[in-house]
Amino acid sequence: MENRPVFLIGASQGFGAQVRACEEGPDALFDGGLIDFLQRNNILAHKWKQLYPEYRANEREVALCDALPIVTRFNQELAVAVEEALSKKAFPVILGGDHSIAVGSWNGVKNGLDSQLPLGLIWIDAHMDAHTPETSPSGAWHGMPLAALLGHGPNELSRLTREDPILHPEHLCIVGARSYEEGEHLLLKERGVRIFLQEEVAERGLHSIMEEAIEIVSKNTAGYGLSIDLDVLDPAEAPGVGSPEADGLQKAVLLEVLTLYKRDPNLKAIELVEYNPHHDHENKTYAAACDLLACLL
Ligand SMILES: [Mn+2]
Repeated sequence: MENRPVFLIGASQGFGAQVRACEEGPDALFDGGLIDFLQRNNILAHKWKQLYPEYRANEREVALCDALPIVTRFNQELAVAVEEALSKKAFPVILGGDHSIAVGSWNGVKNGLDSQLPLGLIWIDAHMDAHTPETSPSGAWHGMPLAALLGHGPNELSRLTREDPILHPEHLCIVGARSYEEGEHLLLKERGVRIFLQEEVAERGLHSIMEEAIEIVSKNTAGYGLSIDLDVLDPAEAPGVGSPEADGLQKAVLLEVLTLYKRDPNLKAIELVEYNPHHDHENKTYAAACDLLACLL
């Protein structure tokens, strides 16, 4: 980001997951004092929009298989908001919400970027989130956004705002994956997406991995985005997430490396997702979310 004002967009969507508590993530971040924290760190940020699905998860039981229209409409609204933030020359930071909001976030960024070049994206996540309904064991929409952004899965999501896919596989990287199913792995592998499994991250060090990832997503692109799923962190340091997975990244390491990309002019937007305040412990995950944003903005 250049010296743009930061527009925080709360995306309180939980209908993409079996457990819907992530819809309370954005409110918990705002109520906890995220904006004060960022301002104390000299970051010009404000709460620009707070989006909710048409009804709250606790108001109505909706089976996952019936949630697609809700997830779709929410993502359409989010895409418009993100595009509008970019048109106002702001830097959008989208706060989830479960990871199904990525469909709206990156549609909005793609549409709002003033460039015909492709969009790059680094997906920092314990999971691959690249299922289609055919391969997904759970049918949960938050396990499918990356496939949709690549143009696969139901048209409602894969063609949310436009006919052509939002991402090309050669401009996408996954960092930190350690829990995945064969179907989604195959979809990505066959298309040549560079996947840095947590195993490789642990072996080579995050610093060298991120250098390579940034190179991939910056080459011949209009810039890149970061989609950070808090579950990439070790659950000992970030227990308050939708789907915790053991043996994750250390928070200090992630912060140290991401700081190197603070205000990178090629970085166009950030998405931070899957905060489940109900499972947080001693506000650890809340603090991790605040620190991650402060180290990049
Ligand atoms: Mn995810």
